[in-house]
Amino acid sequence: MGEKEVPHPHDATAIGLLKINPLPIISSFQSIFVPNKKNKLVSQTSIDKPSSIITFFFILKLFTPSNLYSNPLHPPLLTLNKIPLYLSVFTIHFNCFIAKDVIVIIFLFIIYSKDIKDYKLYNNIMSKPRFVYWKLNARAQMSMLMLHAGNIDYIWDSDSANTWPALKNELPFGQLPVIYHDNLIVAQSNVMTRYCAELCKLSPSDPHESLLANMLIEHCDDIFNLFAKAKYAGDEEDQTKAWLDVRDNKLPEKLEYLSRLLKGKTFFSDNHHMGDIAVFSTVYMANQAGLTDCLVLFPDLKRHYDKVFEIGDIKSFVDANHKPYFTSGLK
Ligand SMILES: N[C@@H](CCC(=O)N[C@@H](CS)C(=O)NCC(=O)O)C(=O)O
Repeated sequence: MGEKEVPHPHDATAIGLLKINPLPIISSFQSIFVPNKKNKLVSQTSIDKPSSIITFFFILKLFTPSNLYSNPLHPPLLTLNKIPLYLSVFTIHFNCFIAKDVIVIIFLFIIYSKDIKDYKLYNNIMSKPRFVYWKLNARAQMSMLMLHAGNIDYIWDSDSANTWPALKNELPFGQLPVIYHDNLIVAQSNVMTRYCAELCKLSPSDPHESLLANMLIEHCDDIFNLFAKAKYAGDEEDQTKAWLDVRDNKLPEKLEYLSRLLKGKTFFSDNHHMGDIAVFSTVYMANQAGLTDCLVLFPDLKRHYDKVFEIGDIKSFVDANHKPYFTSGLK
């Protein structure tokens, strides 16, 4: 995956607006060129101290990198940038106050200190999440696929995992996988999935869609547990028996429920979300385990799989063909 920043399409309008936001300019000029008592715009005879400070902030704003606003987690900046509008109205209204400039300066300080805080946050978010896990398609796969769907770069640090159990004591639950990001350590694979989905805006804000997406993730977890049970079923013969049962009965039963929820649509909701990526991840895992002959029975799920495959950079994960954790050994 490349280093490029790809703003979420939902933010396209916000970003467009923010890159050429004239409001701070207007408000700064209103502070320098103030109406006199006859309501004519006149330049202040000398640039006094408060106005110079305002001008300084205006220039600072002008040179603030526009990519600051392409942070997908911070659309609230749109609201923040409206403050100068309120401020300019306020300034005109209270023009007769001698304290006007002081009020303006206080507001500008508040605005810019928030901007600087957001900038720091932006830099943190743009730092790459680092997965510590063995080089296997297993418990970290779903969260990695979320990031691929959102075109967010990450590091797969298998070297640290390979020192196991050296790390165990520094992990929240003494287990892998974990993600190091933003001075945080995220453990529990399903939480990691949701965290990565948040980073990519794949976590629906609509409560009903969110319920469906979360139910899909949990259903996929049940399928993962079916596979794990078969893998650890006992000796080779027991394992084969268990995998046959998964392939011929248990998996088709789980897929049947997914098919019912999909209702013949392209995605589970109007737009794709983390639930779609979770289902894709599970079908891909079943595929790598040699279990997906049964997809013939579910052409709608096969279509769904092919559609999700096209999202973001999912293809590169599949193309990498990492070693699978589950292999049924069935022909
Ligand atoms: N509930 C955890 C389970 C994690 C888990 O079982 N990790 C295994 C490897 S896949 C592990 O760290 N085993 C080593 C140990 O428990 O000491 C999750 O979903 O992340």
